[in-house]
Amino acid sequence: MLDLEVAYRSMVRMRAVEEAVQLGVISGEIHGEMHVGIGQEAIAAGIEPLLTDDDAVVSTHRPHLHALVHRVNPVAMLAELFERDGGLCHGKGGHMHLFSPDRDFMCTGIVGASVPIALGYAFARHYRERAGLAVAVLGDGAANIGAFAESLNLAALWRLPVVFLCEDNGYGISVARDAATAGAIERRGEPYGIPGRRVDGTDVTAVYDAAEQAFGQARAGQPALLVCDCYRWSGHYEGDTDHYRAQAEKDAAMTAERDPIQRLRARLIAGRANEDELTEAEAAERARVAEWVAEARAKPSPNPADALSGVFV
Ligand SMILES: Cc1ncc(C[n+]2csc(CCOP(=O)(O)OP(=O)(O)O)c2C)c(N)n1
Repeated sequence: MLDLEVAYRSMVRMRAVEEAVQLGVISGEIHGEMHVGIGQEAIAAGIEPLLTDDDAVVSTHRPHLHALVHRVNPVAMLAELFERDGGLCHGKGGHMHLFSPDRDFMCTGIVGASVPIALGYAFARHYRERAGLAVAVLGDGAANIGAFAESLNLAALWRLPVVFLCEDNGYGISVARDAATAGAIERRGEPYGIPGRRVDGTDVTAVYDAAEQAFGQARAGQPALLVCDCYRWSGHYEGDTDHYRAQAEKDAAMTAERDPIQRLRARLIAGRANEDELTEAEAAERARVAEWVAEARAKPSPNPADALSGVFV
């Protein structure tokens, strides 16, 4: 069941995490390309009530929101982002290397690789007759790699418990989807017998309703494909000049009605939620995230003497 107030709190937390991360880039604590998911919160929040401890989630280079909803330890995730020992990879991997074996969560900076890896998690469940499904998160750009088609084929052939969850924010870095992608991504499973749907990914209810069906199917051995329309409210990475998206386009896309959080807040208020209580809830969630961030930042930097530990070759 989707509880809208719980979803609201969850999305506020996600936003606060991403904003803290943006500050970490500005302060120089976080190095390398940082990709945040501001504007895409309703997708993660829409699948959150459907995820169980038996499930696996494989995310992309924009992974924080999915880690949060799959209940990866948030302090360990933030410690990894802030390059601290005590992070998921001891602060040596950074934000595109979040591995949490206890939660069957991981991500990858190799665009599209999340899909066949998630297929592996789904295959393991099928082969070992274990409960649970795998969620393969991908962007619209990633939908064009060959392994997506290969994974759709094997998922259908072996009836694997997998949900392909495409976050379609309209761009792969500076390349607009329509300049790179033929046809409708949600129809790409059809030749294999995998039904697909496209929903408004800024509306948590729309995501949840479609995801409920997709997860139900996948748990019964019928893979499913769900494409969620959204808009990325930041540059591709923090520091991206973002000159390739026209200001008029951004102004039209980044409105209160299209902000998943403001949109849900307006809906809750229209449904007679107490506005003061929502404001208090928001403050409480932001305070909680501030505590996580403080705890993560208080951890030491990795010890140079450990530089070669955990290195396979
Ligand atoms: C195999 C591979 N090719 C290229 C890149 C460089 N790259 C990083 S993100 C990105 C675009 C991804 O677009 P999309 O899948 O739509 O995800 P979004 O960034 O929009 O969330 C590219 C091409 C990469 N990381 N891996």
